[in-house]
Amino acid sequence: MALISTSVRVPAWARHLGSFGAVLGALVFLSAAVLPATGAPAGKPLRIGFAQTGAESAWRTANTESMKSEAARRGIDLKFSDAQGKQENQIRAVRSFIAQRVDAIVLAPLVETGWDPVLREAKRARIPVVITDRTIQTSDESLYACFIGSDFLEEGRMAARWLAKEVGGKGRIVELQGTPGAAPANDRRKAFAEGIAGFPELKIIDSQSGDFRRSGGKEVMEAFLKKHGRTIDIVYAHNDDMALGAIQAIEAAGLRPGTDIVIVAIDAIREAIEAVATGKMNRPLELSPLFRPKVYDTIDRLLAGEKVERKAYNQDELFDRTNAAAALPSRRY
Ligand code: GZL
Repeated sequence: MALISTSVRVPAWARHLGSFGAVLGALVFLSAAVLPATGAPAGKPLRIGFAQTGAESAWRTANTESMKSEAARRGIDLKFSDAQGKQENQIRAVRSFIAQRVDAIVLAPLVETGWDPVLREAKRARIPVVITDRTIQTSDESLYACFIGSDFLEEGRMAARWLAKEVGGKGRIVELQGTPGAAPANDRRKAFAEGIAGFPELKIIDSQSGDFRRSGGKEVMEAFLKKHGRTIDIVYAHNDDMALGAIQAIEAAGLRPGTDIVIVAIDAIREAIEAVATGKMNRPLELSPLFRPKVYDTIDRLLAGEKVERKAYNQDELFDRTNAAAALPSRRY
C-alpha cells in the first residue's frame, strides 16, 4: 500500500508565550476580579507553583521551557516541580505549594482522576488552581478556576478523517497509546476509533501504550512487527515521540516509514516537521495558530475584569509538506 505518514496538531502554547501567558492571564483575572485579595501584594512578584507531569516528550520539554521562560520574562517567582511521570509526586508538589502559600497553582495533570482531595485542600487554603494541557475528571468543578489546553477528541477525529481519506478507507492499523489514564490518551483513542468506525476495511488490529515516550514507541512497534510482520499498513501514535521511536523499529526491520507504512501522529514537533519538509514522509501537520495574540487579548480582558472562559481551547491548523519548511523557522520546539 502506498503509504504516507502524517502528524496532527500542535499546541501553539508550547511554542510561544502561549500557555504561561494564558495561564497568567487567568491568574491575573482571578486575583483581580474573582479571588479574595489573596493575590501577590502590590510590588511583590507573583508566586506561582507549577506541577508539571515530567519530561516524557519533546512537546513536554518545550512546554516546561515556555512556562519557565515566560515566568522569568514577567518577573514571576515560579516554583517548578517535575513529577517524573508519577501522580503522587504531583500531588505532593501541590501540597508543598499550598504550604508555601503561593498565590496560585498551575497543574498539568498526568492522569484524569484522583485530584479532588488535594484540590479541596487548595480551595480551603483559598489558592486558585489553573488546570493546563490535560483535563481532569472531578466531582466538583469549583475545585479549579479554569482549563487552558487542547481538544484531544477533535485531534483524534481529525487524524481519523485525514487517514480515511488518505488511504481510501482501507488498512490495518496498529495504535501506540499515550500514558494510561491520561486525558490525551483516552480521548485520542476514543475519538480516533469513532472516526474510523464508518470504514469497515480500516481497522485497528493492535493497540498498546508506549507512555508518550520515544523508547516506548520503539519497543511496542518492535513487538507489533514481530507479531504482525508486513501486514501492518498504518501506525496511529498518540504523539510524535512514539511515532519517531516506531520509525526506528520500522527501519530496523528493513521497511520504509512513510513509504511502506503510514504514520499518523499528534504534536508535530520540530523533528516531525523536518521529516516532512525533507520529504522523508509526506505528512500534513496540524499546528495551532500563533497563540500569542490570544494570550495577550485574554490578559487584556482579564485585567479589565471580564470573565475568563472556564475552558480555553487552542484551535488547530493544517500544514502539509508544501509549507512545513516555512513553518520551521518560527517553531520553538
Ligand atoms: C498533549 C500532551 C501530550 C503530548 C505528548 O497536550 O498532554 O503529552 O501529546 C505529551 O507529547 O507527553
